[in-house]
Amino acid sequence: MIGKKSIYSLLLLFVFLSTQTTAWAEDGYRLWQRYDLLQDKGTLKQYRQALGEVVVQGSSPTLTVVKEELQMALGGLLGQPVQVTDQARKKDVLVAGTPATSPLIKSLGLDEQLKSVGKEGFLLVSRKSGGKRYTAIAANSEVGVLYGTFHLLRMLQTKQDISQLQVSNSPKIQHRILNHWDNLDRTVERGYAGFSLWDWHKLPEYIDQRYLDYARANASIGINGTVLTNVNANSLVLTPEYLVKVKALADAFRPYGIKVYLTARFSSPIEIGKLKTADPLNDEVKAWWQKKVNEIYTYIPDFGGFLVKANSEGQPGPQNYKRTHADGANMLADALAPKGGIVMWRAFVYDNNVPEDRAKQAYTEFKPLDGTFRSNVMVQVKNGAIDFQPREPFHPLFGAMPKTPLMMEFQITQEYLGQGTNLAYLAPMFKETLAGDTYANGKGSSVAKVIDGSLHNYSQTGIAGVSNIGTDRNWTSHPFGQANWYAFGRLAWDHALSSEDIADEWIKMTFSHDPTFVSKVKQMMMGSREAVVNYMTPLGLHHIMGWNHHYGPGPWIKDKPRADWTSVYYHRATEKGIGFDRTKTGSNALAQYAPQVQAQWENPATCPEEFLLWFHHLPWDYKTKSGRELWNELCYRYSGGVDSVRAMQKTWNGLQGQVDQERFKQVQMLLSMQEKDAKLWRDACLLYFQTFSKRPIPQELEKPANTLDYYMSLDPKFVPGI
Ligand code: BDP
Repeated sequence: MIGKKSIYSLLLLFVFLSTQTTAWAEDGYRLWQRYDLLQDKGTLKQYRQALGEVVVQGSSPTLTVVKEELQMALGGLLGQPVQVTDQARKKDVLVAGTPATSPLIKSLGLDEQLKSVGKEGFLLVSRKSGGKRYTAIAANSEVGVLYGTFHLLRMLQTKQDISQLQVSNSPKIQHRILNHWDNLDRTVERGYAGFSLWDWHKLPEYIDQRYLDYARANASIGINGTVLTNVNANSLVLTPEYLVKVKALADAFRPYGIKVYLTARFSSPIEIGKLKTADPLNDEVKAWWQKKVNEIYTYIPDFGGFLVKANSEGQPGPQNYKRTHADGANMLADALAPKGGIVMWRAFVYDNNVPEDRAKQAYTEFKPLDGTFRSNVMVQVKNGAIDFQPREPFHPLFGAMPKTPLMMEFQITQEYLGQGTNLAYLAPMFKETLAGDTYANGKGSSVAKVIDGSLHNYSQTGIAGVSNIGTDRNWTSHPFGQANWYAFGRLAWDHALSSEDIADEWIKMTFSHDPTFVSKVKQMMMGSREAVVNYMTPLGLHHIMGWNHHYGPGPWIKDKPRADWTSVYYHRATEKGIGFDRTKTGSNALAQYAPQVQAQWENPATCPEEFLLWFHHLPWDYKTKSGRELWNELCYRYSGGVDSVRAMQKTWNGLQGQVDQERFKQVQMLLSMQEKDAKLWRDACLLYFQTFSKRPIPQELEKPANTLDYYMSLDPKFVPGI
């Protein structure tokens, strides 16, 4: 017999377990696709009526995805079972399809409007016809229908009015691609969210549910390509043993409109082809690549093509054979062209044997090659000329290669921005670069217009983001890292969206609709990247991170195998001043920009203060815009960065109870790590630079807690991502 006491304990256990289950459920896995019941009676009523019946006519893998997504999402958001049928019976109907596969869509007379949305675009329209009221998702292709479906779901998730829909939407950029720096052993270069998603060992037999959830998440933000492997490539992935595995992934992603690409190691003909050379002009080498490409297409008929890092940081390339980047890219492009594949050839090149300012080298090598690449080659250029710093001026190649389609390469993973532990919302950074005016065709020639092809009439357009996702349960380690994946996709689709609006959507879909919560979290996000800039590299400082792992401060790094891998190379602090002179009196990297840009940046008085020490070496008593001398301004900026993190902590702590306890705590703990990191940066950098400036930290500012020797002795071990 069970006594009263044990019943009581059982009850307690039950209560305990049920609270635990709720807590475990909020682990961030569902990203922005949570589909929980909408808590708003008025909105629910509108949606339940308009979307009472769902009609999807025709069948195909992509339409199946559409059906399943609608069923799952509407069931969750509206809290009622959803029947997807192929006949409209009720008065209010949601219908999704293309005129070719859906007679109902065809009957709505949208053909004219559809002409303007292209292959991947869609219409969302409210229409009355034959006594019925339709909410229609219409597109020219099935993947367009899928994008329209996700757009409509986003509208529901953010509780927008859908009664008078008249949305016409299409992507501004053609290739919207994630770059995974994933190795075949599942480590991820500069990855801070666990291991690689690709479980090569279990492929091709085992298709992890994660692959499908990955594809769903990407499709929901319009990403249509994925490079599976690290730019520091391993040629093994091109062998049949791996190609069957790549095929399995490509098959899994195809219904979601996602093409698969691979990185091609330039020396593959030697390593896996047993040739003596990889010279791109050698006939045997050309034939080898042609055969390899043909073989890849037998596995993956819609294979996207190759991403190549060549002659950079020790990677092999055409220059090993005294050939140019164009020779190398064109050889691969010729092999891919008959199948419709493309080559994304990276412009991230620099060479320690060239005594030139590293910031100048990509332009020096690539600009003369403009017009010499095949039409299926795109040159992929990092946002700035050094390397994904917290802030960089836009890369001088943008606007300088009118005859070569240039792709943008952003880094979503926060290699130099606090990695998996610091909150830095990157949309403002992406937008800042895209807004940069190249003056290539006069004022208003923004980087965005270069990338979307409108400035130079590029025949193809593309944008890539180095992914921040891995096997961590919440995909990105930091719960706010999800916002950067999301923002990249949204901007790749439409770079005109504002950072605020993207944050707004993301917060509502990921956390809560509560207006105070949304506005406070948005405010935190919007200032977060600037906070990182301030406590790491204010006023245009750059690349002063810890040696190799890039986590934490290391302004003292010197005497490494190459000068441009040290910090002293970049900050050039002396007793007289600080900064890298890139004007005529220095490296003259500035000459790579348009004359109008030069005119503004060459004079410290008109150079935007955020780039001051990027372009100028200035004395410690230089008067900054605040009226403070440079040294004091530097102290204020570093301290301001720490203050901003503390303000974020205060905001977040005030939100307890408005978000599930699990994610609340995670963010709280991470913000406290970030505050520690920010102080470390501030104190270490100020003490170090003070050895040159020989000036006091202003009285009113918080003083470093430790000595410079202490900070220099810190040597974090096994930092992830290396
Ligand atoms: C740097 C990373 C390095 C990458 C390289 C690249 O530190 O791990 O291999 O960029 O983009 O930012 O090729």
